Amino acid sequence: MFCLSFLFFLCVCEQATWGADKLFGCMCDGQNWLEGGSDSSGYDCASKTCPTGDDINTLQQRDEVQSVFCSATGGSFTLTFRDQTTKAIPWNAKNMGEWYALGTGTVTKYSAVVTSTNVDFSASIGAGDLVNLYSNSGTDTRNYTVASVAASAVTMTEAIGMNTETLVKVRAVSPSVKTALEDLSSIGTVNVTFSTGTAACSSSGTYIHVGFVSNYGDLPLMTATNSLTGGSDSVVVMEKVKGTKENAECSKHGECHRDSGLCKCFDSWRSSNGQGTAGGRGDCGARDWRSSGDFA
Ligand SMILES: [Ca+2]
Repeated sequence: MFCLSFLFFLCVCEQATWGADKLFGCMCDGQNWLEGGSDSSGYDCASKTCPTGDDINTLQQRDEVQSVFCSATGGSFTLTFRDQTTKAIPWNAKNMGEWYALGTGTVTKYSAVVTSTNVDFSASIGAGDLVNLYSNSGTDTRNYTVASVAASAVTMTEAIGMNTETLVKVRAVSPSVKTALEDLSSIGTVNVTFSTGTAACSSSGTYIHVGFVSNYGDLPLMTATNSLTGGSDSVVVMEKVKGTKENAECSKHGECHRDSGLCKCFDSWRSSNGQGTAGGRGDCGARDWRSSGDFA
């Protein structure tokens, strides 16, 4: 009897404190900072968030700039922003993507292979590299990722959707800090400049300035991982300019429709490009002199 009473006592105590460690909530899918997007929110993920943006009525504000100091002469590094990590960025990556001509090849629609009888692709590109195809007719240009390379053929990771054509210009796209960062869905558009030279890293060190032009407010610092060699073998991230623009729902010029995740803009406002003029963000961040309160 004593044992039963004792157990009952324990049970009563646990009931009295039941909620202390047992309150649960939902972790909604996705990321609510996606540019121009919307996502689930609320305690039960039943409502939607709306796009956010800058209120252009408040001036004298700045975009965030973060600087990455990189001292190396080999290897690579990665950058992580809001839990998303870039692919490896070579120490000598450009600031923006540039292409250089490899030659011409033949594309067959829906095949993943580009063939050429006069270009040795294996001499200049490899698996994982980015390739730009530019149609001979000048009407189509697309980028593809290389899956494998042979001397006279390069196979992409996906079928090529361009029309069958000979003499398609085949170009290698240089890896760049800008394209690596903009590949992340947590980042919109960035401007990337180097303090010196054309490589991301150098022996004595280069500052890689990353300006966030469509992620607003004071942003979390990117973090870096280091697989670098040479120089002082270091990569360090610091804040150069603190972002001060609003990151307000519907840019303070619309009402969020929770069922759809769309902003219903107030009269005289419309969806912006993130820089105060008309665009596709769906954020009510641009003036609209024709408007009558339509959905962004
Ligand atoms: Ca503002």
